[in-house]
Amino acid sequence: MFRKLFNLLVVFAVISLACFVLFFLQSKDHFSFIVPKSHFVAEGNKVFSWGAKQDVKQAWVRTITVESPSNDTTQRPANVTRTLGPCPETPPNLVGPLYVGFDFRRTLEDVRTLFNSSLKEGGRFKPRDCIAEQKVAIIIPFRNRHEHLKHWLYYLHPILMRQQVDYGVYVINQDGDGVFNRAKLMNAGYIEALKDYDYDCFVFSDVDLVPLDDRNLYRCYDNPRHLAVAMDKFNFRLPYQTYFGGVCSMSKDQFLKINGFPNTYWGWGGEDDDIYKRVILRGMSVSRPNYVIGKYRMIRHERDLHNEPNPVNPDKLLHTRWTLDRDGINSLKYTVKAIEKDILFTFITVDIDAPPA
Ligand code: UD2
Ligand code: MN
Repeated sequence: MFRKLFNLLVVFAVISLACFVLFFLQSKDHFSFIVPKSHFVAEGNKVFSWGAKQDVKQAWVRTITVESPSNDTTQRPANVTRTLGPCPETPPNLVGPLYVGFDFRRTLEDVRTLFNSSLKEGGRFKPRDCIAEQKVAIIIPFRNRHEHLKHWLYYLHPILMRQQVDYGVYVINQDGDGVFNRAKLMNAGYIEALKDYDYDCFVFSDVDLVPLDDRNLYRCYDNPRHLAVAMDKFNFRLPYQTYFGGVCSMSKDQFLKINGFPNTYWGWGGEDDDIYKRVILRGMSVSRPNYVIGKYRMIRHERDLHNEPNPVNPDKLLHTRWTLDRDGINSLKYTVKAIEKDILFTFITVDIDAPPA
């Protein structure tokens, strides 16, 4: 009887010890694999994990600091030489669906503090542990959207780092208050980025679009890629099958094959459809992520001053076949007014000879 009781006590003690050890492991950051990967949500450079419920408000939140890779080789001991291999096809630190919220109290200075040690001046980054296959320039057409830019930087930098991209961020700011021209600014961005580094891939992104899944890779594919396929503003669907707005990527070869983008679409609308037509007319197709991975949030906004819809633009679309060869990167003219290097981005102000509004 006494022996039986003793055995029972021993079993109880072993179980308690096992529970304690398991609890300890769960609470350690580096044992986060215990929570399934598909249940991660990331914000900024932190990753939050929660239970099976995909409800962020009720989330059981635990913070794991993601490695902030630094490319500062000077901090390595001098006698250690490392041969870097190519980065893996699928980046290992992706977390999948992301929580994205646009907190107006966030400041550019906050964002600088977050990424100061991970970036090089001009918004440049290289993975520390491997060699990225592509060198990617991110081009953002811009004027008077600083409020949006800080959110874009806050979310995109950690995503691009997790994606192990060798990248630089170029904000192409239209000088003056003439009529806005998104496509011409993106052309100028292509030329300016190439003066900086030997980029072979270009991602063109609106400043107000943040991806909701980091598996949507900011890189180039066998065909020009449309990345923003499922935006909240379009109920997470394509508004029409040939839609090419928001965010797209093209290799240098693909971009040159279509003679870049049109320079002549002043004001809002049409330029994205012209680009789509160029791609098809040059015998390429459009590659896209699926609707789960291709989700985006757009920061809500009013139409900007001097970017009103231009009634001439829809008609121009009828002539892309003939205008493609003479309106594009081969006919681009602009003047650089200033180049400013922030730690988070390169800000290039260009005069694109805009007609007065
Ligand atoms: C849609 C497309 C966009 C483009 C545009 C038509 C989406 C999410 N995007 O954008 O890709 O095809 O229609 O031209 O559907 N911008 C400034 N300052 C300005 C005006 C524009 O920075 O004063 C830049 C900024 O990067 C902005 C982009 O141009 O995100 C597109 O302009 P928009 O956001 O006003 O137009 P939207 O949302 O209708
Ligand atoms: Mn917009």
